[in-house]
Amino acid sequence: MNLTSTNLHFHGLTVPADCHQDEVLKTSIQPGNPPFEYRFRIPDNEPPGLYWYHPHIHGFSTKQVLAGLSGAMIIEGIQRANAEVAGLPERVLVIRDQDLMNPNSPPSKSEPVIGRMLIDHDGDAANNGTGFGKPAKDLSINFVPVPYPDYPISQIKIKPGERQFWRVLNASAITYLNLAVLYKKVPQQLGIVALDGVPLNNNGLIGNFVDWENHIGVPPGGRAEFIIQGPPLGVSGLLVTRTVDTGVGGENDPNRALAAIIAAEDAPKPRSTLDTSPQPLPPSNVPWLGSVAPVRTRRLYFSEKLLDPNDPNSATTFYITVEGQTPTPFDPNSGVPNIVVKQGDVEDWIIENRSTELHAFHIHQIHFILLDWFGTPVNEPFLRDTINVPYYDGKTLQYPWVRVRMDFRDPNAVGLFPYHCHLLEHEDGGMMGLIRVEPAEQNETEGHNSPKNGETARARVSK
Ligand SMILES: [Cu+2]
Repeated sequence: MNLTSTNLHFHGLTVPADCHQDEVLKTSIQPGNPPFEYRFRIPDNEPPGLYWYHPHIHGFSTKQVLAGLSGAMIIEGIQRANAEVAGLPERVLVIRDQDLMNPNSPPSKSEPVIGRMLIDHDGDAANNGTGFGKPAKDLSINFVPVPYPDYPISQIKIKPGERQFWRVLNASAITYLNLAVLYKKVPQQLGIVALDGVPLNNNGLIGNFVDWENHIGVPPGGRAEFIIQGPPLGVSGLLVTRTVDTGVGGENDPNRALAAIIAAEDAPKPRSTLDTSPQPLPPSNVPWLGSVAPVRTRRLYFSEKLLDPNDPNSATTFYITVEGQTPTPFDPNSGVPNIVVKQGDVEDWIIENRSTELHAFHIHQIHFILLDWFGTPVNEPFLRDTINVPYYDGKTLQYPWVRVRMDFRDPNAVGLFPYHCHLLEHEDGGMMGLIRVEPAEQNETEGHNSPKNGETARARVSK
């Protein structure tokens, strides 16, 4: 595997982690290789929503994703899960990040005066805590760059007052988004219908539920699908990302505009419109994850180590470690799982952040629910596949943590696959581990790495 090798991960899909399907640990396609075919069946019960694909070559995924190698995928039929979006014109917006086009420019004169620009160990602009200043990366929207420092925006035309369904993918390598829509500088209500490809109303189980919010946080890898209403004629709006506080060790994700929203009677129709009278989807045939008792609880933690502890700009190694095991950066030559579970099991994972920057936990193949956010029970009635774990500020008595309920019930999730931070610089830097989901019928004593009741898998031996 090197910078010119590539492969694909299908983010969010519950398809097997097998070669030619969603395998990223061994699959490595070289320049000049014959065409490599991906062929898989989307399960009938895959929730309708926004998914995506991107390369996943360990050590090189940041560069490839920054270069724009990503795309959106839609499982059709979200109007069958939630009739609130039936008949709405839909618009897909892919937000990517890329290296700064004007890295040496001072911030625009119209920005508040900010302190000295700091550079973090990755060479990105470090979080300065002001919400402004030089971003770590530029953003683009559907491949139209909106570069620092002047953020020249393009226009999205919409009929005055028209309701549309916007499906937004954060395909950034390292940039967190906090989306908002402003009309005359006032944040508008956005009706969230789905996050991470999964309708919030659990396919109709809680009616045509729409969560109205005036901003939506979307970590790298995350998706948000929401209803938006066009501004009245004569009012122009902005799609923006508000600043995200990534912690003192994090990158700078400042406030910036992404696009202008212009009300116009002659606005072209978006390319597709959802069915007006959809047939509701059949109800799920498995119990709601939140009501299933977990068979065990595991603890994992994010941590970082500077090569030279006295030099904050020295190289950093990134870890995600199962409590009790030795922190080791991911070794692509080791196929030994850090965690072994059995298909059919449901587990609770407590994921802690012992570093001073925000991380975004992601696991392949499955979704989970967020139960606790650093001590606050949330019990979200919907699923995610990527979740932020707040940074340690050096003050709280405990490290920040989240508790998630992991769903290993789907037989398609059997196999060996990774979990990692979705800031790809961190993943490439070692913040990744492996899980093996064993078939339900296999005798536990056969697999030499199988955990016995409640034990965690044997720690990998570090080199
Ligand atoms: Cu991270």
